[in-house]
Amino acid sequence: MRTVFSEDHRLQDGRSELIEGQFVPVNEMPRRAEIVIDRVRATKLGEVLPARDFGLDPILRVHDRGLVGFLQSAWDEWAATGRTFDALPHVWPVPGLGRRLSDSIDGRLGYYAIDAGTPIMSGTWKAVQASANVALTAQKLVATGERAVFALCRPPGHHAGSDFYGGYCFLNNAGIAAQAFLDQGARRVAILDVDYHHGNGTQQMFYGRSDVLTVSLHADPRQEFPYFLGYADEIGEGAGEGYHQNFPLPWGTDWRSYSEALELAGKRIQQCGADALVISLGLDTFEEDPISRFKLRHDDYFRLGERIAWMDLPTLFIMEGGYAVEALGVNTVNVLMGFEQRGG
Ligand code: SP5
Ligand code: ZN
Repeated sequence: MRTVFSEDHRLQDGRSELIEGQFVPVNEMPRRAEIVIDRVRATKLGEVLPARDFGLDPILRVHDRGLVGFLQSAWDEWAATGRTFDALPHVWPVPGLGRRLSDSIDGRLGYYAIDAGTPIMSGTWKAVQASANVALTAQKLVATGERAVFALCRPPGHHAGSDFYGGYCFLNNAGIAAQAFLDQGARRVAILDVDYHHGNGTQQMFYGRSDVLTVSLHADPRQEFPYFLGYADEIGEGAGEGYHQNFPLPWGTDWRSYSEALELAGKRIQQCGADALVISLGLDTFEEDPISRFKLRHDDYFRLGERIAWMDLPTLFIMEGGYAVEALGVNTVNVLMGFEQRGG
């Protein structure tokens, strides 16, 4: 399997995020992608290709122009006020506060962000655009006949919606790629999100549509980020009714119960008539992940890849989360090798 990768991911290098009342060093760090690309090369998974530039058009097919413009200029606006530390929001437009778009960068950060865990710095936009281009480059290879391609995206994307960012995500790489498949002639695309956290951005983006089936397996939002979305009764609306499915799972979930939900998700995907499959590949379900509480083990990731292969669709893997950094390369490539039936 070929991998698409861009060194520009390194430009997203935040200093801190807010967790449990404290500013702590970021979990979503450049070393994550380095360890994965090192493992891809060491295992000879396949050729590594650079990203091509697709410009803003495919991004604007699913994202609001206001959000994209904000992401492009946010750091400069922040720096113009004399600040040198990462840009983070500290006030949010909850319903009782209204929703005016302020001239102030502090107002605009809160307007577009969902959390205080997603720092913006001078290189953010360039890294974010490179990540989308990685996804689009890989998408094009799948659309033109490759069985499967791995888009080693960083920063990740599945928490970003049409007009908001957060959860370490700025643009929704999986959503951008899914729309690109449709724009190139696919009639329906399925997105399977196996990140530990609910793919709220992906759900929001396609919630009223039947041309993209979105399915997410994740920690129960009653217990975990993003808390406000990801419940089992969210099934899509209007034309999209029946084209979204959530599998919220409790803390402590291991492969035994995870694989039962995966089986149901797989069956739904196989019967939806999709022409392509996008996998939001988060590895934060691993038992040693520092911010998560599932119990998947190294070898379980081979089985995950195998089950995805049985879905028997042209498949685009998009990197999402995973914060047990030293194990991230092994776990990620185990999924891809399981898919290719090279796994243990
Ligand atoms: C792409 C992705 O995986 N984003 C995840 C964003 C999660 N941000 C909130 C983390 C909250 C962690 N709370 C538990 C801390 C355990 N010490
Ligand atoms: Zn995650």
